[in-house]
Amino acid sequence: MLIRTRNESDPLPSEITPRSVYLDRRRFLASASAAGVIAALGLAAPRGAARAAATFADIAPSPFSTDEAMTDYRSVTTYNNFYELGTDKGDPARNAHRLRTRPWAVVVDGLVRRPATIDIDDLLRDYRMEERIYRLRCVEAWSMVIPWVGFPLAALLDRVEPLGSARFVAFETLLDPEQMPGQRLRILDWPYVEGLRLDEARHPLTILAVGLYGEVLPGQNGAPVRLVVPWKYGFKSIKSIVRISLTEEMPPTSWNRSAPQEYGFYANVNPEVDHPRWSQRRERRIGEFRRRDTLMFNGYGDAVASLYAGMDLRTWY
Ligand SMILES: Nc1nc2c(c(=O)[nH]1)N[C@H]1C(S)=C(S)[C@@H](COP(=O)(O)O)O[C@H]1N2
Ligand SMILES: [Mo]
Repeated sequence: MLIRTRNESDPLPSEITPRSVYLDRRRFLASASAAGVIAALGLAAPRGAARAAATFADIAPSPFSTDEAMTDYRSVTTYNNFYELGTDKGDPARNAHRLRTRPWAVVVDGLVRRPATIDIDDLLRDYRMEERIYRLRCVEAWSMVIPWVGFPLAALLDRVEPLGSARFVAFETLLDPEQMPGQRLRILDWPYVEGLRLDEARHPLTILAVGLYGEVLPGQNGAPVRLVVPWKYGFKSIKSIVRISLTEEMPPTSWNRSAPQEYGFYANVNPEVDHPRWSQRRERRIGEFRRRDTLMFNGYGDAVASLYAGMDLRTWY
């Protein structure tokens, strides 16, 4: 969330992967049974890609997807915000090798009938994965279009059976300064925490992502499991989640706690409400030169505006 006047690492438009190229490549990966074939053809550029392709190549695109041009894989995985792995956009990719994503468990507890500790590999086995191509719009006025692999958070919430008293969902990132050197600095109160109202968490657009571009989620993007809420600013999409707790009270969120006048609990993308230090009216899609107008709810208004009926979105920013 640091302010920068210029980003040397901003990718160039020439690096954009046309959607058709990705789809052709994905079709090929789906049909190629031997990982060796993929590697031999040099398609498995990111490490672990061959194994990942075997995991996610056959999933169906979701009807919730946008059909906009996707941001190229390299930008999605080298231009990141993940302060536990460094505050420069390129740091998370450089430091992601420190993150150990196995074994990994997610605790789901709080106001639920059946609290559970779920191993990440059971999570991958037990839920039906879909590809959702979503826009991610960050508060720093840049955006990307990313083909996520994931499943609705609602499916996991159903499994633990929230009690009638549950009104919010609190999320927590791993706390381990050995793996996450940024946690040795007091940039934020660690661990990183986030929250959603229960109806937002149950909305069909809200997913837990475990992959992108048909591959296992890279560490810098929040491996092994992160939240994606496409109508909210990117900082709501908490990475490397270890705990999901149902609560009655509105939970604290990292950015709201550190700068409450700048970052509210809701953080719905809203071109009408400026960040105190800059406008939120326009954004730069990574890979494009000309800025575009930012859309209310990041363009997902038809699906989510009713969640906020009667609320003053200037007060509840
Ligand atoms: N644990 C954790 N989650 C986090 C962050 C972080 O610093 N730590 N940064 C947030 C911010 S500010 C943004 S814009 C998005 C960026 O996601 P991406 O790097 O996959 O594009 O992650 C969000 N999730
Ligand atoms: Mo952000």
